[in-house]
Amino acid sequence: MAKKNMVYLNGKFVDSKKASVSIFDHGLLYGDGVFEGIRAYDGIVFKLKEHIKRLYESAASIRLNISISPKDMISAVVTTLRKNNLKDAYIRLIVTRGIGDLGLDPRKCKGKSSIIIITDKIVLYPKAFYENGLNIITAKTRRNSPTAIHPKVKSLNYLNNILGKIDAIDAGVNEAIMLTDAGYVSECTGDNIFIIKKGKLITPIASIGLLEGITRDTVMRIASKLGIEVIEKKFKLNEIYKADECFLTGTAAELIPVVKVDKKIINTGKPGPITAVLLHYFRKATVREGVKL
Ligand code: PXG
Repeated sequence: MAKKNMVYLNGKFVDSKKASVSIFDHGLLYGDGVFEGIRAYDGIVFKLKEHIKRLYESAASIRLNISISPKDMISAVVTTLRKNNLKDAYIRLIVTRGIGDLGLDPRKCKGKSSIIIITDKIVLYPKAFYENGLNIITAKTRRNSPTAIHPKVKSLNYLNNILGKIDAIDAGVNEAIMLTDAGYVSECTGDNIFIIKKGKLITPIASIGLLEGITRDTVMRIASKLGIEVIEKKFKLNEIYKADECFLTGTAAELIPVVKVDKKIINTGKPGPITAVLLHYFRKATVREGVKL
């Protein structure tokens, strides 16, 4: 018999096959909620506190009150992993506005958010992605304006990113760069983007509207420690096309080299040396920086 996968659902542990939410949950009706994607490496939940902080900040920006404290949320994540005997895992944390009626009015949910924690084995990206690098394109779909729903909010409403992902799929590639309305590079559909030029690490500045990735932050700290200058600024696609190196960062992807953008080959067309060094130190950080199970 296959082992049951237990999920945390509003304070209880339930078999994932039996766990269900109401059809009146505003997470389902409106994408009204927030989430986090977290990873555990060999019994260490990488940057768990930082992920929980971002979750509560995302919730606060949409005026969603999470009914348990960040401390209890951390314990709930740890307990879910322990129940499932997982040391290396992907963790999906979801908080919705809760059960309301068919109207938009969030007050109908009475402040009772629904909290779900799903843990599972991590699905690793194919090794070839790291060895050969990715081919990506620029999405036709532009990133949400920060004056609408700010991209720094990791909300359950991911349609903007999904449309970008469809652009990538249509082009036969795995990821797509999303530009701001003004045509600046913001990030990819589920990853942040970096370039290296003349030994400097460059990434779009958060104020243009992007998710401030935990991996992005970790990589910038590692680079600074290594004495690599880190520049956050506004830039357009042209800077990517003529970069020395390019890579993406995300919880699932870690650091993935990019070798082709919009059919243009980046530098030699091979993953770059600084990307490799940063990935090396990132992997060292993953088994050090986090909450122990
Ligand atoms: N930008 C966006 C828009 C994201 O969704 C990142 C950057 C990277 O952030 P972290 O904190 O993980 O370094 C993300 C997060 C998927 C998937 O299935 C990816 C994310 C979220 C949900 C699903 O690829 N990436």
